[in-house]
Parts: sequence; structure tokens; C-alpha cells
Amino acid sequence: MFIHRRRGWEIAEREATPEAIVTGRRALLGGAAGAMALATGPAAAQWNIFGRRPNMPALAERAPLVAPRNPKYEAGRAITPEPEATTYNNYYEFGQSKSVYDEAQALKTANWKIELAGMLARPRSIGFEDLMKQVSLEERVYRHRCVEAWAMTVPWVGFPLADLVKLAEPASGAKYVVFTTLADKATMPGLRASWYPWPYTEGVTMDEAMNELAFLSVGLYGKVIPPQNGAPIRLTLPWKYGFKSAKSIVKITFTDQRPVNFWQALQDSEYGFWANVNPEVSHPRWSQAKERLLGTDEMVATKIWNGYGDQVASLYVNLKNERLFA
Ligand SMILES: Nc1nc2c(c(=O)[nH]1)N[C@H]1C(S)=C(S)[C@@H](COP(=O)(O)O)O[C@H]1N2
Ligand SMILES: [Mo]
Repeated sequence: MFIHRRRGWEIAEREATPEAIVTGRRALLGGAAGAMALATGPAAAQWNIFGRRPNMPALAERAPLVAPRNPKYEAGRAITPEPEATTYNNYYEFGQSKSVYDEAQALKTANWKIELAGMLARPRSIGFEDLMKQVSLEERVYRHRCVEAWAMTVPWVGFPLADLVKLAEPASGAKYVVFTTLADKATMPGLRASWYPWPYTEGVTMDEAMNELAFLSVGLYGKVIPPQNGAPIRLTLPWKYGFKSAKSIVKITFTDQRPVNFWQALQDSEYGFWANVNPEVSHPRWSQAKERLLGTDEMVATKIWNGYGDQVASLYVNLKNERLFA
């Protein structure tokens, strides 16, 4: 279980962890009792305050994957140090702590296929390598904002989601794109948490999928994406809370029905379909006004649409009655 020593300015990250809702274990480790257990128990030796092991194993070398940087997407703040972005992760299929990077090395990406399904003239399966031959890769530096109020700034390598949609040739009636991610019991210990609605799924509207910002990432920091960040291919939707950016995608479905995503299925009052970043709309259990930058732990103000309003605000002008920000 993830144990977190709290600083005055922080929300307790384990309270912010959606897992706390279902297990109700929040009370057990809250407050002074929790801090004491941490200071005296074996946990104190094993974890530092952000859940990272002090004696981190060396990370596996990754193959280079270099693509020209698209200068249009400069993030306006320092890039997060690579070891932070690759060792502080949310990937519940491998466990509920932030330190799943070593467990995640069990992910098998050889012969990866993505099923293209639903409202398509030609439903089919496409091999990852085959897909790579049909897209052109670029690098984009995007800000990432987790719903738990931590944030990072990452140079992703990938291609616009719009390019994949065009390649898939959906029927004109398709309104949503749904992403299903790998659920492999043999390699993913997190799947034993049977109260979660596996497999992890996410979805966006067709308009969102065609927006220039919507990105499919296959690399980061000039190298192939590691398992813990969603190898071999994951969504990157920088104006939405991080949980929308589904990792290790195995199926993409075009449909006219709005999907119910993983976190929404678990707790609709806290995690909805749209999940656009907005500092003024609090999570029911914490404020979204600020975010903690991985690496420096600096607290900075969160911006509406995570600062990407110029690109995405127009998508939502006719959707004022929707719950756009949670
Ligand atoms: N399949 C899958 N995708 C996922 C998650 C997950 O648990 N499983 N966590 C999400 C959350 S909450 C966040 S913040 C980002 C984290 O991405 P990172 O670990 O690369 O920073 O992945 C998202 N995609
Ligand atoms: Mo997240």
C-alpha cells in the first residue's frame, strides 16, 4: 500500500488516490497515527515521502527514438527530469503505488497489435510495427496534470491521434473513440484487485480525437516509451486530467454511444467523462487550484484547460450543460 508522509502544504496523496474510496482504508493511516507508523515502522526505511524507494534500482536502458521537435508545443516551464517522469507513475494494472516501474518491466510488448473495431468499413487488427510505418513521428513538450494535483512536463515522441482516426476510416455516424488497454493477468498483479472495472478504458468525442493536441505517444525523452509510462503506445491528452491518457492501448473502438471510463465506472461523483482541467472546480475531496511539479516539488497555479485553451476551448462552447471539469 502506498504510504505518504505529509507536508503542510500538500494534500495527502493517498487521500487523492482514487483507490482510497473503494477500500476505505484512508482512515487507517490518516493523521498523526499514520505519520507515527511511518516514522517508526519498516515503511520508513522503504519509502521516501513521495513513495519512491531511496535505493532505486537502475532503470533499464531504452533504445533511442528521436523525432524532430514541433516548436509549436513549447510548455513554458522546465522539462521534468527524466528519472522523475519514469519512476513516479500511475499504472494500476501493476499496483496502486507510484513505484510500479520495476513491476511494470514484466509488460510484454513483442508482436503488439491494436484492434480497430466498431463503426468502421473495415474492422481489423493492425500490428504496432506496421502502424509505425504509416505515421510520421514528432516530438512535443506537453504539460501533464494528474487529478491528484501533481504535474510534470515531458517531451513525448508520437503522432497526432487524428492521423490514426483517418487511417482507421470510421463511419460518418461515429461520435466517440474508445480506448481499451491491456489486461493480462499473467503479468499484471494489479488486476487481482477485483473491485476495479478492468480493463482500463477511456474515451473521447470524435471532435476531441481530431483536435491537434490529442496525441498518441510511443516515446519520451528521445527514447522508446518504457512499460511504466504505457508502452508501446498510450494516449496523451494534455488539457485533461492524466487519467484520460490511457496506457498500453490494445483496442480502439468507434461508436455512437458515450463510453463509461474506468474511473467513472468506479466513482462517477468524482471522475466523469470529460475531465478537463479547471483550477476552479474542486475535486470533492481536495482543491485543484495548485499542482506540485515532479522534480522540484514547487507548487504552481493550475490553469484552465491546463493552459491549452487556445487549442481546445472552442470544442466546448456548445456543451455548457455538461459536467466538463470533473
Ligand atoms: N492503463 C492505464 N492507463 C493509465 C493509468 C492506469 O492506471 N492504467 N493511470 C492514468 C493516470 S491517473 C495518470 S496521471 C497517467 C500517468 O502517466 P505517467 O505514469 O506516464 O505519468 O496515466 C494514466 N493512464
Ligand atoms: Mo492521474
